[in-house]
Amino acid sequence: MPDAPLRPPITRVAVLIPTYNERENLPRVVQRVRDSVPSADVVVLDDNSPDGTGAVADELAAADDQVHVLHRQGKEGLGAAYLAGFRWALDAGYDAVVEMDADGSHRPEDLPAMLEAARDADLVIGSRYVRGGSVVNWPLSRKAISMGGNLYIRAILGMPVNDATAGYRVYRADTLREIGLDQVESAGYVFQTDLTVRTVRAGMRVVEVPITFVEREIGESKMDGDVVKESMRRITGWGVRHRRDQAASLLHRERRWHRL
Ligand SMILES: Nc1nc2c(ncn2[C@@H]2O[C@H](COP(=O)(O)OP(=O)(O)OP(=O)(O)O)[C@@H](O)[C@H]2O)c(=O)[nH]1
Ligand SMILES: [Mg+2]
Repeated sequence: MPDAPLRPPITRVAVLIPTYNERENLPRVVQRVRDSVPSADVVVLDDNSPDGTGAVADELAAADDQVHVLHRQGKEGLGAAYLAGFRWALDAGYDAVVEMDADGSHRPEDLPAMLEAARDADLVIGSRYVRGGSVVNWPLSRKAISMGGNLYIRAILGMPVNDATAGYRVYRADTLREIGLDQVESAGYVFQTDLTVRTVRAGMRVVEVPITFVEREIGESKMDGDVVKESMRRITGWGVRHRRDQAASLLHRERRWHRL
């Protein structure tokens, strides 16, 4: 018989979906989540999208009491939207929160396997870069940036994670409480890497589940130069600090050894 999971059971799940100009995509993805995991609630995090995504979300919420909307004042970045969503979900008493893009790239049909893995993990990453994972419809240049970024993160930060930048995740509520959201400053997509690093450094169990990532078919990307710049700046800064800490602890050990 398999060992019983050591962690408390997950019963209440909130699927957080950040949106900025996703009015066409949102109803489809919400329906797919509701079909794939009927017990999960959906929480749309809209940054006052000019295309009226917020009103579309309100309509979905009015028709289904398992759909909620957080209306935010303006575009403050993916990380800021998720932080607001995490706080809302923790206050509301959910056991786990899911991060999922609105554009169909993160297939809701992969979520049951991720939630299953979360029975014995603190963070589950829907991973493109483990065996069985893949990316559909990305140009080579985009693949190179994503894979190169992950290699850089692994090398400079010593992360034992293949897809540290991934945006499809399940966090246990306890994990979010433990890593201390108040100290997180990353606003853009580097938020994902930031929280991966915090979770690993806190000694928590990260499990990667293979997913198929499908490039968006409708709407525009919000990825831009600022996103890449923030990522490079922060990751390099953490890397320098990491190496400095490693060197300091080595020195400390050596001094102790000499004293013996
Ligand atoms: N609330 C909020 N959502 C955002 C913001 N920036 C991006 N998003 C949402 O975050 C998700 C990921 O953004 P995408 O534009 O798809 O980024 P991407 O997947 O790197 O780019 P594509 O390859 O074009 O899909 C989508 O659901 C966006 O609508 C933001 O500033 N605020
Ligand atoms: Mg996308």
